[in-house]
This record gives sequence, C-alpha cells and structure tokens, in this order.
Amino acid sequence: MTFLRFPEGFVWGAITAAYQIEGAWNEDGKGPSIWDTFVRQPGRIERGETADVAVDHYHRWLEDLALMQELGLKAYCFSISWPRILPQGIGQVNLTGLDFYDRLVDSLLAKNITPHVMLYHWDLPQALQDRGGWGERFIIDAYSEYARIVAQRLGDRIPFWVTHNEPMVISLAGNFLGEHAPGLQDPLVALRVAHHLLVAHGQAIQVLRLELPKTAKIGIILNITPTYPANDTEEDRQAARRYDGVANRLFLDPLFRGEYPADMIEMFGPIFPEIQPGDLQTIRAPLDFVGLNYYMRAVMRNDPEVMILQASQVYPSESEYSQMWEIYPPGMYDMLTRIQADYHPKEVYITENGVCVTDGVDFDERVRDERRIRYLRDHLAQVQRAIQVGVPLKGYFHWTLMDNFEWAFGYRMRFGLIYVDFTTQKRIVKDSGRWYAQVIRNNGFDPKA
Ligand code: GCO
Repeated sequence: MTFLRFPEGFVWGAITAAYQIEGAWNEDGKGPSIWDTFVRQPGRIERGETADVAVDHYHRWLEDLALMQELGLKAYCFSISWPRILPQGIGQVNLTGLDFYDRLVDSLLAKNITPHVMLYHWDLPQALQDRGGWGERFIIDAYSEYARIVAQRLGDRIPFWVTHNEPMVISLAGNFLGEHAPGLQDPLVALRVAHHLLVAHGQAIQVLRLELPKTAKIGIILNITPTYPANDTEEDRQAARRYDGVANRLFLDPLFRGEYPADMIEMFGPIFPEIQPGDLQTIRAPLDFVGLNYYMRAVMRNDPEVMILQASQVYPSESEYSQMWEIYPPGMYDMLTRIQADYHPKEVYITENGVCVTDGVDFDERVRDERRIRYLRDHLAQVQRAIQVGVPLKGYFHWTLMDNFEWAFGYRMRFGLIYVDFTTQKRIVKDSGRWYAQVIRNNGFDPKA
C-alpha cells in the first residue's frame, strides 16, 4: 500500500464531553445534573468515583487549548453542560456558565480551531429529571428553549451544531440497563425516552434554524453498531436483524425516513411509545450532516432465553479485544457504506472512534501507547477506503482528547491522546497524540510506517 491521502480540507478533530472533563460540578452557579446525583449513589461507579473534579478542564481549559494546538487539531467538538447554563433546567439563566463557553469559543477561533458544539451529552439538569426527565413530553419544550439560549449567545461563532450524542445509549444504558444516570431499569420508560429525544431533536432544529446564521450546519450524533450473524443460518440472520433494529434502525429510520421500523413496532408491541400527530414529521427535520460514532460491531445469535430481543451477543475468540470491546476495524467501513446506501446523508463525520488499552507512563515520562496507534491506523485506513467508494465523509474526531471520567468505569478506562495524571492533573501527550498530529500535518499517513 502507498500513502493514504485524505481529501483536501478534511476536518481532523478530537471530541470531549462536559461531564467527563470539566469538574467544577457546583461552581459559578451550576446546578446539579443527573450524573452529579448518580455518582453519589452507592455502587453506581467503580470505586465510588465521581467527576466532581474530573480533569479540571473548567479551570485548565487554556492549558488544554494549548495542547490542542500542539496536536494541530483543525476542529474541536465539546459539549455544553445544560445545568451550567440553566441550573434548574428551565427559567433562570446562569450567565457565568455561558461566559465559560463564550471564552472557550473565542479562544478556539483565535487559534484557528473550528468549534463544533454538542448540546446534550447526557448531563440532564436534575430538576428536570425530578419531573420525569426525557420520559415526559414537557422535556421537548425545555430542551428547545435551552437550545435557543445557547444559540443566541454562541450562534454567531460556531459553524457546527449537534443536538444529541447517542440517543440509543441515553435510552438503553440510562433507562433500561440502569448503568448510566438516571439509573432506571424500565423498558417502557426507555422507549419513551428514545422517542422524546428524537422529537426534541427535531424541534430544536427548527429553533436553531431560526436563531443561527444560514451557513451553520446542524446534525445529530448516533453510535452505530454494525451487526453480523454468528452463523450463516436464517435464525442468526434474523437475530442480527433484530439487534440492528434496536441499536440502529430505531433511530436512523425516523430521522431519515420519518417512520419507525415496522419490525420494531411489532417486536415491542404494547410497550412501543405513543406517537402523537406531527411527531414523525418533526423528527425527520432535514440534517446537514450526521455524526457517526464507531467503536464495535455486534455478532449475534438467536437466543429464545432473552426477553423480547431473543438474541444474544457472541464474542469471536480469534478477535483482538480492548479493555472494553472487540477491536474490529472493517466494521468502520461496513457501517459507513451501509449508512450511505440506506440513508443517503448529505455529509458524514466520524464523531467518535477510539480505544482504551492499558498504557502507562514510562521512566522517561513518555506514554508509548503502540496499540492505540495501531488502532488509529487500522480504523483510519477503513475511513479512507469508505471515502474512496464515495461516502461523503468530511472529517474524523478522535475519542478523545485526553483521559477522563469514563462514566460507570470511573477513571479506570483511558481513551485519551493525552495522558492525565488524575492526582496532579499533569498532562502528557501520548505517542498516539504525536502520531495523530503527524497525520493531521500530512493529511494522511503511510499504513506501513
Ligand atoms: C460514548 C460517549 C463517550 C464515551 C466513549 C467511550 O460515545 O459512549 O460519547 O462519552 O466515553 O464512547 O466509552
């Protein structure tokens, strides 16, 4: 193979999430989020860790910005903490909260790093959860109002807007599996949450179109799991199809086609959420781009023991694994080409892709994270392959800029291009960070080197 070059103007970025990095959980007028509550409940987070301090980005953002510049990032995607802007979720606006993001945006622009903003990366104001949160319809207006407030303050300077990060995870992990805040285990609520997230997304787009300059691009970020049958049998193919329905089509179909998949409506039967007139029309608001997160595939087999889904996941023994998931680079290509064939998005960004492997600081203060470099190289090669066959892929954001609070795993899982000593808050650019910086500089890489 020769040098893999990317299209001119390809956007090389990194992405973070407010709760995972900011800390300052109760400073400067910020209200509590469902994560602030969740981490305080015994047994929820490994070792009882919280992101009260996280990596202290709220205070160290200038240092972090300098590191972004050192990596040569063209773009940075960050999320806004809703309770920092609206401590009670609605009503009184906390201007100090808006000021923080205002400074961040100006400073990014001054360094020629394009800001991409994400409105919701899981930190719902607790006051809204107290009224039922995403499970209740009032949330749709509350979210649009929040979107309007942010757009009015930052809209003149941010060219890319994302409504939600991974509605599937919010619904499933937060409200059915109970592994994320708010920690519910209720399939009925989980499905309502999914529907309300989508309607709120569509309504927020209407609001954003009114508030933002015409040139601003608006999209959503979905985590897509390409799904494969464990065996080449009709039973397993159907099992894979069902999982694809729950993980992917349940979100893609309403967003791009304005309808829920018939097989999912049938599968969920009486617990499928109530859809009000106009909802589907609202959800299918045209998207300027879709952000896709790729971490893993799912290999599924038929399993009548599993309620509703009747399928379970298989972990191929010949595969390579990280601390959390199977590593399967071709899934990146399969996902991109499938989304292109089935949904024809105008533009696509890879908005998250990354890996947690054990890497540590060596005696000379270097982090030699060879496996992350290999992961990056293998996945970027698949990204490039997808571009070659015509997927309108405009950029790649690595998850993530720096090690941080990995939700229920606490600080055990490290996904960063930058190592963080969680005691001293010292940052060290990992070898993968330097490798990525080189890719950005050359707009490509030699897969053999
Ligand atoms: C997600 C979240 C991130 C995670 C990352 C690794 O996509 O699940 O956006 O917050 O940290 O995915 O698990």
